[in-house]
Amino acid sequence: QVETQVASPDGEKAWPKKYPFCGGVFQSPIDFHKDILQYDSNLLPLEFIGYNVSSTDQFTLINNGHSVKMYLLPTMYIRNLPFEYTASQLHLHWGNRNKSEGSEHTVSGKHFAAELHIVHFNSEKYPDVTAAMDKADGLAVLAILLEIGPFNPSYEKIFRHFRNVKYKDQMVRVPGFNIRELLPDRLDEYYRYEGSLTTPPCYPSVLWTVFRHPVKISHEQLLALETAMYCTESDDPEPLEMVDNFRKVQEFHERLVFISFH
Ligand code: BO1
Ligand code: ZN
Repeated sequence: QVETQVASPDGEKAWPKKYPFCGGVFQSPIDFHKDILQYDSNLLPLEFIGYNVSSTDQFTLINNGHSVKMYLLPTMYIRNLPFEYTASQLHLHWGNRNKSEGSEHTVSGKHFAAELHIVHFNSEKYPDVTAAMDKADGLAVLAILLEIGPFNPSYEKIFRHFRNVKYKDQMVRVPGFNIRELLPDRLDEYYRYEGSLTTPPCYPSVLWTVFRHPVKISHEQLLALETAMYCTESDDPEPLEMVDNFRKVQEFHERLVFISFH
C-alpha cells in the first residue's frame, strides 16, 4: 500500500501554528507578474567562484524525507551580491507524474515542471548557515526553473544517484563536477526580491535570485525525479511517495521584484 505525500501542499496551511514565521511577512515563493516587476540597472550578473569542483572531491547527496539535498563545498561562493555568500547545499522541488507542475515560483501564473535551489549564507557576517538562517541578510538562494527538453547530462550527474537515496536518511557520495553546468547559459537575466525559506521555519532571511531562463531536462529525467524517492525510511510499512514538495505562491502586497532585463 503506497500512499502519496500528505505533508505538502495541503499540510502547509497548518505550518503557522507551529512555525509563526510561516504566517508572517516576506514569504516565498511568489508569482512574477508585470504589476510587481521593476527594472533595476544595478543588477549585475553574479560571479561564481570555486564552482568548478574537481571529480576527486565529493558531494554528499541525501534524502532528508522532504527533498533530495546535496551538500556543497565551503570553497564555493558568489560575488556581486551585497555580501559574499558561501554555498551550503542544493535541493529540488517537483510535482508528480500526472501533473508535472512542481516549481515553487511561477511566471504570470504558470508553473514550471520543477525547481532547483542553491542555498548560500552570508559568510561576511555569519560563521555558518545555522547562524545565518534566521537573520534578515543571512541567506541567498539561487533558483533555476526546470522544463522538459532534451536529455541534460549535467543534471544526470545528480539524478543517476537517486536509486541510492530512495528512502529517508539514505545518502551517497557524488563525484565533484562544475555546478555552473546546472545554471542557465544566460546569467544576466533574473528576478531579484527579498523573501523567505519556502519550508518551515519560513524565516524571512532569503535574498532570492530566480533566473529568467529555464533549464531543460528530458521527460525521462523529470519522471525519475517524480518517482524515484520516498519520504519514509526503508523499513516503514507504509511508504509515502516524495511528490508535490513545493509550497503554494504567497501574497506579495506592497513589495516589488527587481528585474535585470527589459
Ligand atoms: S528553500 O531554499 O527556501 N526551499 C530552503 C528551505 C529551508 C531550508 C533551506 C532552504 N532550511 C535549512 C534547514 C537547516 C539547514 C539550512 C541550510 O537549510 O532547516 O537545517 O542547515 O542547509
Ligand atoms: Zn527549496
